[in-house]
Amino acid sequence: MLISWTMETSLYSVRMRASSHGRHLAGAERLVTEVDVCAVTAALMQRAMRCPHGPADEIYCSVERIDSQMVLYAALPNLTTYEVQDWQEGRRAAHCLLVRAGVSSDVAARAVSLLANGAGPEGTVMRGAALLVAATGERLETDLGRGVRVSRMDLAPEFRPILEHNLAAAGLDHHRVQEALILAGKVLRAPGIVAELCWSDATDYTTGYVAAPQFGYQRISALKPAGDRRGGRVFFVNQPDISLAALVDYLERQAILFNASGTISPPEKWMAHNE
Ligand code: WAQ
Ligand code: MG
Repeated sequence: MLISWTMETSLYSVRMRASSHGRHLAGAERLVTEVDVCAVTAALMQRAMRCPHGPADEIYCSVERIDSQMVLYAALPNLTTYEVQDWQEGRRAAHCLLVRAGVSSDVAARAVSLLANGAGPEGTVMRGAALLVAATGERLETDLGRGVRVSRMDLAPEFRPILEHNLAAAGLDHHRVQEALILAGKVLRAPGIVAELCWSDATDYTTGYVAAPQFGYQRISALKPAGDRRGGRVFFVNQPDISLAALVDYLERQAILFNASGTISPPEKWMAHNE
């Protein structure tokens, strides 16, 4: 069967989240064509069943059809990598990059501690991202355990092999890099976004990033010590430029497919004099 990709092709949002005793273990979101729905659903279920901190006792996987007329197409942000000596230097670098992006120094410091201590209730890991006003640090998300979950974003099917090739050529062929780059790509196009700060909740993945519309996706080689289960995301917004409802609607519901790369730069040493 020949399947051609046209504007009429249906797209499906496939989302997975897994938890154990109410604690978030893993989540993933894809936006795929009809032919890929079953394979992608199976792959996400497999990921949920093999969670390093599992076993999961609850797994939700949902499939929802999206009107392909409503899909935005965009290019991914530029990618840079800063090598730091240790996670302490990494956190200082993150603070500096956040301030450069327009986050107030106090708020940047507070956001780093928020992720370091667990941004959810009682120091737990949130399922989604915290939303902070860049100038005041006011937290805007209504559910402090869930936060805002970005979804309905992916690579356009014809672009996937190209990006995978480019990332592999740069030594970045880890699924986390690709997924985080796509997520940040969507976040950076949100109305009123100033920056994003992220590091994983996986104990064995210590690289994180600061993303900002004018600087792109800036990886930082270490933002936490190995073995630490805490991690998360903070989205910094300008207020009162934005309507919170419009922002959350864009992040959670607007479908977006990336069909072009930004530049991918070789790693460079973070220079302390940048700080
Ligand atoms: N929307 C909002 N927040 C999310 C989402 C989402 N779709 N998915 C995850 N989060 C939040 C949630 O609090 C997680 O605990 C946290 O982010 C971390 O998620 O270039 O792997 O999937 O080398 O563990 C970044 C660096 C890796 C990649 C990030 O995040 C690179 C990562 P994880
Ligand atoms: Mg994840």
